[in-house]
Amino acid sequence: WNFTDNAFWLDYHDMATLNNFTESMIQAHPKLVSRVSIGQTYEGREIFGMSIHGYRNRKKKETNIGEYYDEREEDEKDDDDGGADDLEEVGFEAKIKSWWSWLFGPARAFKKPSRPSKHPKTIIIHAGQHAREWIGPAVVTYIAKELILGYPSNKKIKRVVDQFEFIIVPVLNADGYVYTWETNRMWRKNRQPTSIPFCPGIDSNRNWGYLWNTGGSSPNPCNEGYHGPEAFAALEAKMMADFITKKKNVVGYLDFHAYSQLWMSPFGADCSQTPKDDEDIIEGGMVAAKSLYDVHNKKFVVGSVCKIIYQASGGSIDWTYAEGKVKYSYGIELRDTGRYGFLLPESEILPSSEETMAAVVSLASFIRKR
Ligand code: ING
Ligand code: ZN
Repeated sequence: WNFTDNAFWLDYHDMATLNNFTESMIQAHPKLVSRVSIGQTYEGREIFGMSIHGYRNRKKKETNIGEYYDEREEDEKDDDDGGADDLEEVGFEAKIKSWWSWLFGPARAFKKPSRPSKHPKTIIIHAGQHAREWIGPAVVTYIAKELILGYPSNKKIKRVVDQFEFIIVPVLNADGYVYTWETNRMWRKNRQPTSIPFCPGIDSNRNWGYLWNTGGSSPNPCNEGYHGPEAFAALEAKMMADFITKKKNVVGYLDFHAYSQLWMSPFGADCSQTPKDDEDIIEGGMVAAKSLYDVHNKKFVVGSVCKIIYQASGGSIDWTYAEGKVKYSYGIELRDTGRYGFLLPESEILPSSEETMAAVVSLASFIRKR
């Protein structure tokens, strides 16, 4: 396969091919992309993905006394904040700075770029919590490819990739994904054993630890929406939650599903609970849905999980928002609206990817300007 050619997104791919895609991106772009590991599934597969971040790639050059230049400088000119969040004052320059600015006004020349932050603002993107929702991994690999290949030439992409560390994990539920390729195309859950031997699998998206088992999930291991014996029993939910906790500065979380064309906010567990940041979160969703619409005229409805599809407790975004402190937490239902459902034709992979890419970049720009 040529992983940089759009022809790769004319087919769905099995787990091994998706893993090869990810490995190849990491290998080919060592300065921009690094490998992140989330942990191991029940069947022993490694869940891994890409960290994409331009900041670590910056070149710093001293040009003359007190004046520093770096490759971002050009981009910073039309910044609302003048790049103030990225630049810090240093040493003796600070002393004479006040005199300089008294004479000539505020001087950017006396600031130098700070070192790459240990905890850059991070946006986590993943798909594949649910095995049969194949469009998710296809779309997020495309987003990774576009962020990486677009970085050198596309200003809008460069800006968000410099500002944010993007963590992209194509398939969270790797065991289930393999199972849909090899045994049962319509499998949803993971493959962990349950109390009933002939009914394996926990629905990891009913197993996150905020308001777990409070409605819209099932105690029955044979059910598609089985919420597990206790919160975070599902390895995938537990590992992703731990990853977010360790990561500290996560500002965005996008959990891709299919299907229904919805851009959803918290909460799923309780329709009467509204995030205190609801206005901002909904505005971000509208920005995303608008950009998405502009690409192929597909309408995505924006609103909370509980209000626009159904009550669902133990969902990812309820936890990421309420416990993980990720303000911009969204669950996205990709194409279509039901005609093909999970069996979305391969001809729709590329258009779905293109529109979702536009949505993600616009959302990231929106978050960046907040
Ligand atoms: N939809 C999601 C589900 O788990 C969802 C919707 C997303 C609920 C995020 C809660 C949080 O039911 C599908 N199609 O899986
Ligand atoms: Zn799903």
